[in-house]
Amino acid sequence: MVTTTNTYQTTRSHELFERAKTLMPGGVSSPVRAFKSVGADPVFIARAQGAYLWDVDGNRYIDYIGTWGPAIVGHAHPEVQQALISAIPNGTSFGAPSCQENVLAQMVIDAVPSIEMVRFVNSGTEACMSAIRLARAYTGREKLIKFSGCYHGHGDLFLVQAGSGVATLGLPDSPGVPSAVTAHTLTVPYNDLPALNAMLAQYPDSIAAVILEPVVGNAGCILPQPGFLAGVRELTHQYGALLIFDEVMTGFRLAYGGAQERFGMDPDLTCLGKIIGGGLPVGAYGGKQAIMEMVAPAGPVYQAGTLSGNPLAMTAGIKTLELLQKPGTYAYLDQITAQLTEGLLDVARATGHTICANQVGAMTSIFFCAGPVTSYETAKASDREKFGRFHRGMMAEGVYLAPSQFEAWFLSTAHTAADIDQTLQAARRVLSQIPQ
Ligand code: HOZ
Repeated sequence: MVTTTNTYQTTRSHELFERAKTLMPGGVSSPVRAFKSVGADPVFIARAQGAYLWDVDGNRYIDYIGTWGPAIVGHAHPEVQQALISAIPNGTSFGAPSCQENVLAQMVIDAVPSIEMVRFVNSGTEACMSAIRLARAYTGREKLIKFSGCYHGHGDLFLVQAGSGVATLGLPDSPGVPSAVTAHTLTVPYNDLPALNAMLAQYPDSIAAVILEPVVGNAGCILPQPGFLAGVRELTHQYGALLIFDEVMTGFRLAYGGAQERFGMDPDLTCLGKIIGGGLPVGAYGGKQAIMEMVAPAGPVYQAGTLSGNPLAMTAGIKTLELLQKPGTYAYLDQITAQLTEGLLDVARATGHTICANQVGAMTSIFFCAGPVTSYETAKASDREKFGRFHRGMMAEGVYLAPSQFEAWFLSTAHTAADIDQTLQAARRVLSQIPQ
C-alpha cells in the first residue's frame, strides 16, 4: 500500500545529494535525473522490485520511469536475475565472441521486420552515432535530417534542437560541439511532411539519412500523425536518403517488433537500446544486409567496443525478450497504460485542469495544455510550472514520474490495475491542491 506520508526531501537522500554534488557535476551521472526542471532534488534509490522503487529512507514509489524504458518486465525480474546469477561464474566480460551474441542477434533479427544483420554496442547514443556514420558511408553523402524534439543520444552531430535533457534544461546547442560537426545536421518539425519535403528538395543529392523516433519519447510522448511515417518513407525513397528509425525507446515496447511492426514500416536502419539489454547497458544498430556488411571488419566503416556484446548484458537481454514473448504481453501493456492515461484525463476534468495526453502501447505522457501536442513546438505550450507542482505532489504521494515535461512515462508488465488506481487517487489529491 502506498502511503501518503512519504516526505519528498528525505534526510538521507538530501545528505547523499549534497555529497554527490561535490563529487559529480550536478550530483548525477545523467542530467534529467537531477530533477532540476521540476524544482526538486532527486531521491536516491536503494532497491527496485517489480513496479516499485524504494529510496534510501525507506519510501516506496510506484515507478513510471522503469529505468527510462528497460524495465518492461518489471525491476529485478526473478528469471532475469537467475539467468544473470548463472552467467556470472563464467566471467563478466570476454572482449571476444560468445554464443550469447548469436542468440540475441537471432532474436532481434527474428523480431524486427527490417533488420537482417545487427551490430551490438553499449548504448543508444553509440547506436545512433554509428548508424549515421554507416548511412554517410553507404550513400556517399554528408547531411542528415532530424526532427526537433527528437533525441538520438548525446553525440555531437545530434545536439541540434534535441529533446530529453537538452530540452529539459532549455539548452540551446551544447558548447563544445564544433559548428563544423553540426553544419550537416538539418532540422525540421516532427509531423511536418511539407517541411521535410522542402528540406530534401533544397539538398536533393546531399542527404545521407533522415533519422527519427517513430514515436517521440524525448519531448514527452508524441505520436506520429496518420500518414506521417509512410510519407517520410516515401520521401526518403524519392531522394535516395536512408531512413533510420531510432527505436531505442520504442523497440520491443510498442510491439515485440517495435514501432515498425506496429505501424507497418520498413526503415533501412534501426537503432535499439534499453529493453534489449534487460537493464544492463546495451545498444544495437541493424538493417539491410547490403548496408550492414559495410561495417568493419566485413567492410570499411569502422566501429568498435571492448564491452560490446558483453555476455552478462546479452544474457539479461535474451531472458527479457523471452519473457516478452509470452502471449498477451502487449495487449496487457496497452490496456494498463490506457487505463492510466484515460484515468488521468478523467481526474484532470474532475479537478478542473486542462490537460491533454498522448499514449501508444506502454508509452504515455500528459501535458498541461489543451493540445493536441503533435511536435516539440506544441509540447512547449504545456504549463511547466504546473507540471513541476504536479510532479512534486506525486512524489510526496509515492508516485515516481519522469522528472521532466519532455520525457515519456513507461509502464511494465509488473504494473497492476491496483497500482493504477492508487496512482489516480494520488493524482486526484495532488491536482485538487493545485490552482487551475
Ligand atoms: N536521457 C535519457 C532519457 N531520455 C536518460 C535520462 C537519465 O537517465 O537521467
